Amino acid sequence: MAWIHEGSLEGGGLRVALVVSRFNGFITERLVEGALDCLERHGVNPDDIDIFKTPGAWEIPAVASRVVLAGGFDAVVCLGAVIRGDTPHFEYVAAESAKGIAALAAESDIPVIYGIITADSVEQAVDRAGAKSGNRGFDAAMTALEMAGLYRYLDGEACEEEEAPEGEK
Ligand code: INI
Repeated sequence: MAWIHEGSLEGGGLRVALVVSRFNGFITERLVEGALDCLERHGVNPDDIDIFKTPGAWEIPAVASRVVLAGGFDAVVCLGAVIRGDTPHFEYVAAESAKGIAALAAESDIPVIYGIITADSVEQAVDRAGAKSGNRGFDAAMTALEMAGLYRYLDGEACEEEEAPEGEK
């Protein structure tokens, strides 16, 4: 018999930090709106949400790392938008911010979520920030809720636990 362990999406009592880049702000502001919408609709008290702003996506891992070290949060959600231009700059910023966030997520006691859009064009970025393809900020916040619940469980607190359906045993 298999046991499934998963985090609930209940946000009541959680403290969440958003680390958001100002670069391409017309996109990242939409990501913040999506994230706040998700968190508040799942019971997170707006007073328990803190937003830290960085100049660009490059700076997000360093700031997120300090937010984790500062303590007091149950999850950190990183939001940014890296849009391809005519130079290789995009590649460096996109790769290093992703690598930095992945490394931080692996070593942190709380979930650190990657909510950075990497897009070939402004149109593609707009699509992922609340237009045609959903809102990546909303999705990242949802991931943060689930992961915070799962970490709480793994750290010994209550979490949803259910038996696998017949066919999956
Ligand atoms: N920062 C972004 O967040 N998105 C981008 O698309 C971007 N591009 O393409 O240049 C960008 N660059 C700035 C970078 O994040 C740093 O802030 C800057 O290099 C100073 O360290």
